[in-house]
Amino acid sequence: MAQTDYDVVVVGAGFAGLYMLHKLRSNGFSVRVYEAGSDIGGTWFWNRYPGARCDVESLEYSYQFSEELQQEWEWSEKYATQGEILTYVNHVADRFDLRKDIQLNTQIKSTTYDEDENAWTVRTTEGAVIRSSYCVMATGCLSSMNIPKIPGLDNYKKPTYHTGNWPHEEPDFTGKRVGIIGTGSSGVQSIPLIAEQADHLYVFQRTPSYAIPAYNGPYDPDYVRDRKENYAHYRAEAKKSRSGFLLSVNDANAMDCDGQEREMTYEARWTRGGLTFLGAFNDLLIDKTANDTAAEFVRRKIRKVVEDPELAEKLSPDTVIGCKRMCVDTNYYQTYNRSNVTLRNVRDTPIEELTEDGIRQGGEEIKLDALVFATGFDAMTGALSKIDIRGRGGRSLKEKWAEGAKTYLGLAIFGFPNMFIVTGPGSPSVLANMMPAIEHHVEWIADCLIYMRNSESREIEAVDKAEENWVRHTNEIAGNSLFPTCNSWYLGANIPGKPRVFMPYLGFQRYLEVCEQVVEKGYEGFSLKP
Ligand code: NA7
Repeated sequence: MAQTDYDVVVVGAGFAGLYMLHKLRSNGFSVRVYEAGSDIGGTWFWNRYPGARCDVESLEYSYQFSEELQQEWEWSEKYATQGEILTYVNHVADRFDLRKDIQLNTQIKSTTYDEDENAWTVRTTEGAVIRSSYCVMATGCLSSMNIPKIPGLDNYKKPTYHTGNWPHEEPDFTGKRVGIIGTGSSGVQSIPLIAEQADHLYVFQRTPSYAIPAYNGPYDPDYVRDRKENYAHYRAEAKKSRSGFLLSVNDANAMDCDGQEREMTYEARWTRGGLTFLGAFNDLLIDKTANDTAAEFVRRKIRKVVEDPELAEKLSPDTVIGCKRMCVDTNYYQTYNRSNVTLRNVRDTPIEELTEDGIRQGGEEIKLDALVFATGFDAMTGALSKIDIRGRGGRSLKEKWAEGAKTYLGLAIFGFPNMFIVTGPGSPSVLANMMPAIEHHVEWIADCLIYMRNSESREIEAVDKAEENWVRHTNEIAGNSLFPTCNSWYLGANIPGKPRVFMPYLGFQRYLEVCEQVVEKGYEGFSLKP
């Protein structure tokens, strides 16, 4: 092999990068992790806005690679706060002695593949140059902030915040007039808490979200005991589902049931709360008529909570439910009954500009002391596009993806040998439970590198045709669902000019099977250079 500093450079020290480090190091590879942030944790390091929590249950949103770890760690609540998850991340890093191989405050500027040497040259923004045989991009799906280019943005003089880069020193909104743009998950979680503090909160909503109550609270000790005693069984069951979550999807179709039965089923899911609402029936994301029944059920719930009927109407989505990620909320709709909260409809009356100390909308200037952007991310490809990644023949990844992201299995890219992505576009990632998705990729990549070592191979690359077929297959599956029918970040539709290509792979279990078959067939769809 070429002279390199490390066998593997890993970019990012979130859940993916940390486990990648642990897994490779335990298998005798030399690894260095580079992290842009001043500490580890990725998503859970940056997104520390008020109310930030995971929308997946804690006992499922956690590592399973270590039985001791999953037995010893105690989650306090059904949906862990950002703070608790970050404490967990730090516990993992200490427990497995990961920090010594992680370099913080280090942004990767470029990575260039050297075809003769079969090695990557990695450069940091500070000018350091590192050589490695492999690169693993563990840069996260939601790590590149989207701040919309609203006219006047540069003139606005009051403090601004983005939920995805929240300051460590908690801003105090007491007595302030606060504006928030965006009503996706981050907005839905933060709005109730900011409203409690602010003198007045103006919510600028473009598209209303469907939010299902969290019914968060402390875990029942008996429930936790059962889970822990039978962790192996529960984790295995979750992997058999289409999303990597435990709660099963009802086998029945909504339209095969009568109205009363449907209502009872929705009610039961609603009472349980959380994202599994969408599992009420098998066909909710396939059949628009079925989807309408679930959407109308949620709209009725909104009307019951929001006292002002006109306001309830404005908060009621008319889109396909589940087409954009649903939100899991605590007191979201109730917040609009407060007298210090005003909903401003940006769809009907777009924001014209930011002034020095406010927002002009419909000819009216709303004066603000602080403005929060809960406007999401350049999802799935944003973080990778920020790095100048150059593969075979000096071709840049940005160029290659100009018409839309293309990968093989969401793990590898034709033209970019010896590089892997964790939860890349083309993998289930954001449509699955991220933790088992991450663990699967990390283990698949580690096994692949062990195979490379054992077979004395020095280069692995996705084959063009295999990549093409995978992209087509991913889109065909999505095309049979309702997912492509709305302007979601799954499609890149939230970023002006981004190509509209459905990025996640639908079907966690099927994906696991395909990845296994690829290995069984000697890394089918990859070319290996001895
Ligand atoms: P999301 O879900 O992408 O939500 C962003 C919100 O910001 C959404 O309501 C957008 O409206 C709104 N937005 C974005 N740009 C604008 C402009 N220019 N004007 C007005 N409103 C705008 O991001 P989150 O951070 O809430 O959640 C991301 C994921 O984190 C979430 O899905 C979970 O997986 C966890 P739009 O819907 O585009 O009309």
